[in-house]
Amino acid sequence: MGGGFQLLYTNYEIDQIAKRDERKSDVFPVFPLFFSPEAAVTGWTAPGVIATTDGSFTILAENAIAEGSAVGTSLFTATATADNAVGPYILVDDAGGKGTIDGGTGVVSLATGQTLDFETAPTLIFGVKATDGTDNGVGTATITLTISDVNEAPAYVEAQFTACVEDNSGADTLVGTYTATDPDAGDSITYSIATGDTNSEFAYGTDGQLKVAPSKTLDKSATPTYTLVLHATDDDAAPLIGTATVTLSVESTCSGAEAIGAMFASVLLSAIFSCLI
Ligand SMILES: [Ca+2]
Ligand SMILES: [Ca+2]
Repeated sequence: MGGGFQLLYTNYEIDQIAKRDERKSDVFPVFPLFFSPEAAVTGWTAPGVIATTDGSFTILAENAIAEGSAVGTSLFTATATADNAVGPYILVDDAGGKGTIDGGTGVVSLATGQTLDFETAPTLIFGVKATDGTDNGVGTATITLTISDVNEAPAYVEAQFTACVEDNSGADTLVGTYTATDPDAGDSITYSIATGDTNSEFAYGTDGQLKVAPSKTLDKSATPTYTLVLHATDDDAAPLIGTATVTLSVESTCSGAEAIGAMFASVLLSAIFSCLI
């Protein structure tokens, strides 16, 4: 038996006092003497160290977990020290469902269906409770886990776009605006055409606008369609690229093409209607 505690009452005596107190509460006040030296948690490691039974600590930066880590990744191990055997560990705060605990080892892992995202949650707070197996002498630790930032690629809203530009369109004619967003705060994006613009007929600027290039005029008879692969590149030390493809048709009139499509739709609807009556 260790520690500086003195067991003033047995559990039986405390129970009797409580019952007596229920009968006549002004005779003998009941004091909270529900801890026992045999069952006290004396400290935690996880991987920092705290001295108190109930305390909190922040996991050191070198033990931070990278955002985007896979489900099942071990986030930390909460290990209680006690003057007798520690029973199952319980996750009393799972940081909004992020964590799941192995009651025997105290290993807290990323739960199924969960992700770690630095941009929306750079820290997660967990609560771990240790028991002596009979739920006496528990100790609870509050653990703040740091999530580390990882560079992520810019992303377009869609991977594939279609566009129509009228024949003989000249310089600066707008084909479309194709912007990407970068999940990392502060990252700026540079836009470029990776492939498909073999005659340099298009310009893709910093505002995401794809235009006919200066001094160029599109010629349907020469090139009726283009497949342009667009790149959005961030400015990280190790840059990442988002990609989208624009399938561009050069038509005599773009509205005419849409009208033809509408005509076919109308014919189809008429055919369906005539079959129903
Ligand atoms: Ca990031
Ligand atoms: Ca980025």
